[in-house]
Amino acid sequence: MSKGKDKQAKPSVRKGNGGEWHQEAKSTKERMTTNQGVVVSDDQNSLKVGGRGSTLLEDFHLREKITHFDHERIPERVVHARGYGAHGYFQAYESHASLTKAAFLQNPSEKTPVFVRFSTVAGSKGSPDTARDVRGFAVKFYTQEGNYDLVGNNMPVFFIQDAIKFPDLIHAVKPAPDRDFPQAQSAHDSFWDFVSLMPESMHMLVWVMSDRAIPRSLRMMEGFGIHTFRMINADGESTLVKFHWRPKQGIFSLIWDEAVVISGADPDFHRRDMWNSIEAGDYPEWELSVQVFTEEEANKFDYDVLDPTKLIPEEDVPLTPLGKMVLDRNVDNFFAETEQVAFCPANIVPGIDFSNDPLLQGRLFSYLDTQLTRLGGPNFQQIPVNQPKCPMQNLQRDGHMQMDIPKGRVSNEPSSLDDGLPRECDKTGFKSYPEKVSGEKLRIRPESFADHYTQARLFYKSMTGYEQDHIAGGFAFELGKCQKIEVRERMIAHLLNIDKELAGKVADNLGMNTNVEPIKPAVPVKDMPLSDALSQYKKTPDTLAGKKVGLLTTDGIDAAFFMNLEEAVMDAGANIEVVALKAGPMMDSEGNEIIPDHFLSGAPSALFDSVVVAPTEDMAKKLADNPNAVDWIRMANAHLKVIGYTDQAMNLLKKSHIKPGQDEGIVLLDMSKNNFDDYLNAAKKHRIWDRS
Ligand code: HDE
Repeated sequence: MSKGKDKQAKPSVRKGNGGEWHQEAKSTKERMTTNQGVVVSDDQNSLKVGGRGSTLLEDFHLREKITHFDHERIPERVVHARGYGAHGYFQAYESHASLTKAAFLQNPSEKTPVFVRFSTVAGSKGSPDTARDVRGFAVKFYTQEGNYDLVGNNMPVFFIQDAIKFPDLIHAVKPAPDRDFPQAQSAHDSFWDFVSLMPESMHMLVWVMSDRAIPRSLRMMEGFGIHTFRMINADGESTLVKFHWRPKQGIFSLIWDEAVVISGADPDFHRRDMWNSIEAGDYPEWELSVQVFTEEEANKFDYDVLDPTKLIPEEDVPLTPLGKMVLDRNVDNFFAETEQVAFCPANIVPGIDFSNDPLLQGRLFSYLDTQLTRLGGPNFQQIPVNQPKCPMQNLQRDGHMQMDIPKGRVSNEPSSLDDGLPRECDKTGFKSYPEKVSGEKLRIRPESFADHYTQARLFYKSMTGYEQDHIAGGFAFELGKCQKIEVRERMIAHLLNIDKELAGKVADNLGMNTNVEPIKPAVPVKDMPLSDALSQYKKTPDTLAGKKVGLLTTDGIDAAFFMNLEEAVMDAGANIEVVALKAGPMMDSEGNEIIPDHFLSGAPSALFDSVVVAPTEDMAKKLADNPNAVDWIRMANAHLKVIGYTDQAMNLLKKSHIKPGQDEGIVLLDMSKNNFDDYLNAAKKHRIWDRS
């Protein structure tokens, strides 16, 4: 008898190789079933003829499991594919009845549930979190009057003025259709060629080249509704508004080189940070405000409030705070919630209305349309994350994946056949603001949209010197990746209209000069009064709250020092993470076990806001001889971080060309004294800008 036949003769070997891990269900609750509810007896082996024969088509469990798996992906979003969501609530500070009748803005004791999804725009679903990009900031308010979606970004302006150019913009920034690269980057010819042919994108480009495009954390960025909207009160009076979200955590950004390093070391940097902070009970919070202005005031501005490439300086129209949003619950299931959530700027409630911003008008069509494909049909609002939390009924029926069982024979209105039909309600129903409009049907861009440089200049000039340098660096990096010299030249010709010094810095970095003919602006470029509110560094608080300190240390670290430092950092609202030479457990001087959060070669210092190096006496030399350790601390210095060090780290510092006392950010920690104030006060400054 052959060996094979021998095996066939023993069909009693039933289970897989799980060994002791195989456990039978002990109660009805624990039993695995098929989708039809039939209890599964064996989830390890498919049904075969004999032990080694062919697999049988009748194996309904195998077929069901594989079929489901085969269909587990849905199309990713055509833009904003990479996103991260969380639940929370919104609470108004007081009644805003004079401004709007929207119910969720009336009662300070009411918490309106929200779901928020942050995203990058250009990259696909698996792209790194820290790509240079605009961030989506989409909020769904589940109000008692229906779902209200405020679908914004982390920058207050946009690239284009008219929705008809959106497919072109996105095609230009996405990977080239022939070669399918570059991924999650605007640093390529087709993007810069397109925008350099679209002067209206200049203002947004300065924002995208700024630090705003590389946020330190999703918790540390602002959000904007961008378009002008309307608010309407119970008397039918309307005012115009622009929405702003301001983070309680402060506004912080990465340095470009850090963002690049983090993309490799932790492509999930932003989502991990959001998940961990919510799990730790450190709930991210934002204040929602509006800039309120009348049509008469709007008519006096030098720019058009319907033009989404323009902002209104806060110095001209200050923010009116409406309430706060707190994110306090992570999702239970990423796919079911974050992936299937469907935002739409057309989801609006009584008391809020649209404006004629042509970009907004196009968006009002696009979102539902794209969701029909992405979510497979017209019933996606029945998915739990999309359902309103207030009563909802109408006469829409049937369609792909209908989950409800609507009752009755009538699905038309008017009808005299059934009682209980849902009926319209003139008193509480949504009514569009009766704005007077008249005019000829034309395909034109209004004259009032023609100034493309004044606000780009306003933004650039309002920055601190460091922020301006970063903008110049951003342009130089991106244009340096363009192979077509004409594209670089065309961009320099635009930059000359924004600021000559900016154009000069960029040209210099590219090995070019500014002897190019500036693009002729359609209208003369003006100098607006500068706006401090546009600079994130001018309004950044000194704080360590919500941040991360990386402690590079070795086996045998002084127990008291470690405990006290950890306590001091946590008292400042931050977290400390231990980076060790090896991943396994280590001991402190008292023999207590410390499980390091990271091992050195897997955790570059770019992952932390500030670092401390504290090797033991006998490991100091080994650490100083370790090229990874030298790199770790050298990069922390280059990224302008505050570095705390103990005496034992002196050699490592020297090897990394860091001079103790070189600036206020290199701080000696005295092991014997339990006082970390100097270090913490320096670390609260976030970075030592002068070091650059
Ligand atoms: Fe979007 N945008 N967009 N957009 N957008 C989408 O809708 C679109 C624009 C924004 O986390 C899509 O469901 C057009 C401005 C966010 O799920 C799509 C135009 C702003 C998100 C779409 C714009 C945004 C989207 C892709 C120009 C800031 C992610 C998937 C007329 C105010 C929402 C989807 C989420 C998503 C269209 C411009 C914000 C294709 C046509 C301006 C935050 O419908």
